[in-house]
Amino acid sequence: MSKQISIIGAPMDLGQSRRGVDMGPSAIRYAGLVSRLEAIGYEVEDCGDIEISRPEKENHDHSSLKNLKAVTETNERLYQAVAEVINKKRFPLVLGGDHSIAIGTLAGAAKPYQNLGVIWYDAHGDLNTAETSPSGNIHGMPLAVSLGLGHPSLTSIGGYQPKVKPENIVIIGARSLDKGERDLIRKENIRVYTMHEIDRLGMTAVMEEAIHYLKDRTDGVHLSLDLDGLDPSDAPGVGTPVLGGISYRESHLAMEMLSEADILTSAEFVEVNPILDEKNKTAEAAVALAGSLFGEKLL
Ligand code: EXY
Ligand code: MN
Ligand code: MN
Ligand code: MN
Repeated sequence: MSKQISIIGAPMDLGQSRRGVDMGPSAIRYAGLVSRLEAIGYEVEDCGDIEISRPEKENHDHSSLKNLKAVTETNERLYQAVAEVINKKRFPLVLGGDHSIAIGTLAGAAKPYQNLGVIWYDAHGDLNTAETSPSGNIHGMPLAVSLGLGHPSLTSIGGYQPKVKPENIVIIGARSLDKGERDLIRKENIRVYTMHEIDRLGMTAVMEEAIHYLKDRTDGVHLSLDLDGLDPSDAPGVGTPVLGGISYRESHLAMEMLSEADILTSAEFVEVNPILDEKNKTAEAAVALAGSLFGEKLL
């Protein structure tokens, strides 16, 4: 892993409908991300926030792809910013903003690799398309888009597709999957560790399997960490909380094991919504987990 980290803020809230998640990058910065990473010995640059396009005037039909134009334009910019960081041989660390930003992050992160692995740490699969989505919110679609499934303006961001192959994905923490997502997971045989597997196997075994699986078949690995993967009692400040999640301590173990494995080439922390939070608890959890991810030791 590069000892040079470039932080990119993506204050996006157009991929879902609850206000506040656009302040996620500020909340994470306020929780001390830069100093935490510098204390572990990294050289950290904060590239600031990408520009978020303004949504078109409210259209009152039940759009199956809400704010499509603005989400597309914004993710094109994010793709450029991530690609630029990687070209400078630095490690891109993207701060959301809702999970629709993973479309742009993955477009930039996957470009140098033939087989980028993805660890999708999330209560959800984010594998919907306009046809299968129950909400029309694009933050429920980024992993499908990265597989090349969905609206062409989204799947073509970065000028290539797909970004990711189904066999190179590991989903960890799933406990809220729509029918269309379940069908896709079965059809493409995507590796998923739901909360059932995490409870039965334990996080150690899950991470050992996931890391071994990805080491065998990928040439880079992106971590997409949705704070709603954690239990809402540990991360209340998220827009789509789901009870029965991964504990704060299990999440630290997962990050510590990823750090030891040294397989990551990019990462993003998404869905922190300070308006829904208890003080800044969820942003502080994100910063603490980033510390473990980048090698902070307890002893
Ligand atoms: N599966 C539901 C939908 O597609 O609307 C909920 C998605 C929540 C997505 C959050 C970011 O993880
Ligand atoms: Mn998500
Ligand atoms: Mn989620
Ligand atoms: Mn093997």
